[in-house]
Amino acid sequence: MSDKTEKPSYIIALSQDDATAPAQASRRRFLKTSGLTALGAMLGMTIPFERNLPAGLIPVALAQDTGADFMADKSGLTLLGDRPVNAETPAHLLDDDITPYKHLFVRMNGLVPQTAIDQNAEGWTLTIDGEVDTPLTLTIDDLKSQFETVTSRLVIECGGNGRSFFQPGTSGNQWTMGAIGCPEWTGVRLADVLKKAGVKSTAVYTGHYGNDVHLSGDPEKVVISRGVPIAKALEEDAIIAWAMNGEPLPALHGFPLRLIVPGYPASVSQKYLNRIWVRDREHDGAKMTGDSYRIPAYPVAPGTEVPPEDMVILTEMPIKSVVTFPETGTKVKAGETTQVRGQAWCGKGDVASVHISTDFGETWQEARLEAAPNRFSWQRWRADVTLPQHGYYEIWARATDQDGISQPPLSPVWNPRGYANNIQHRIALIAEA
Ligand SMILES: Nc1nc2c(c(=O)[nH]1)N[C@H]1C(S)=C(S)[C@@H](COP(=O)(O)O)O[C@H]1N2
Ligand SMILES: [Mo]
Repeated sequence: MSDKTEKPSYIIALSQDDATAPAQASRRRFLKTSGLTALGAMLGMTIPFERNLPAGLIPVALAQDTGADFMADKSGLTLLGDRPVNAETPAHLLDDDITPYKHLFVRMNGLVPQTAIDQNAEGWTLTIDGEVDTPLTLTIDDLKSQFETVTSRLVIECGGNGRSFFQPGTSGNQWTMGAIGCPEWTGVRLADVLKKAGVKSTAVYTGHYGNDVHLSGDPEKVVISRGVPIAKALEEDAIIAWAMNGEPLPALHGFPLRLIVPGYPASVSQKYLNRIWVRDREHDGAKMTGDSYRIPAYPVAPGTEVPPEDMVILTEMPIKSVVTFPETGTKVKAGETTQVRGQAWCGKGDVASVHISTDFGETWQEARLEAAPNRFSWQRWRADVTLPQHGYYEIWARATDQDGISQPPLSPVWNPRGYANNIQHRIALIAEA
């Protein structure tokens, strides 16, 4: 290697192409990190004057986490913030049945770990401990060789998706429709791994951990550690994935391992997964307590302050749909047939039906809904519409779940942190004479 390419990883990570090209990154040389402090390990080299570094100050080189670097291959996404990196997908870019990397939203609560940037899974293990008969420490090869490999299309949707539609507004990322996607994941069933460890009768909840770095840079601080009731974890749909769309997990989406627990807010789908702690009580990790991912136990008037003891954990995500084609604002011909289409999904599993309206909800026509390839995939729907005369129209989409519950035309019941907003999606269509 010439002098030029012999650069420490953090400098390379600052250049646009490399930070976003995992394949290249894996070929890249990086320095041995043994014997370094936590910050030094993140930088890939010693910091001779580290003792002078004010506590909590992040070395400027670790500004690798700015959105611009990571977003180069995320074509067309809307960046909501770059520290942490958060970006959502415009509705018309959700038109694929299997969401490609470039169109998958990104939600980081902390910094992307260096192991993920380097695509370095050497020595990676997943520990299963707590209320189990036999605690396990598994390498990725152990997972691949000891359990059945499964591949399925599973929706991940941020609990805060749709937050921007609440009135009054609530704090947090102002997602519109696009903190959602449905890639194809490959891994092993979470249930199989838990069963191998032997779940004790005292098990109540899971607690998930990853190696991403807290925004403060403090290695002691946990970025996020959420969990699910043990019964949910033992359902057969949740998987511990090492691949997305047939490729190793990208840096932004959890390399080298992540959980996908479909149906629940995606915050339970831990990225950079290295430990599942089986708890004898409801998990109390970072972002499990307080008002994080909690909603009032009963409907409240918008703006109400709800006492903490009346807040319950958000579990199943509600029925929802999106219009993915045409793009909002498209011009069509009056009197001619236009196909509109989209996706629909539900935290309970399957969607029962989708209806669309071209007259602001006065009349509805049933869309053709495709069966899901597997439970918790989103489902394609299509409908043919004819707009009678020149003018402005909207397409409204409304999905209904197996219990007959449909999406509301306006925001659903308000909650203090703006979760689970399944308002009907609307696009504009202009009919030309
Ligand atoms: N380790 C780790 N896992 C995480 C998060 C995180 O910040 N760190 N964010 C969670 C949240 S809130 C969401 S919505 C999803 C986003 O997944 P994506 O970025 O792959 O789309 O990951 C979840 N898993
Ligand atoms: Mo999220």
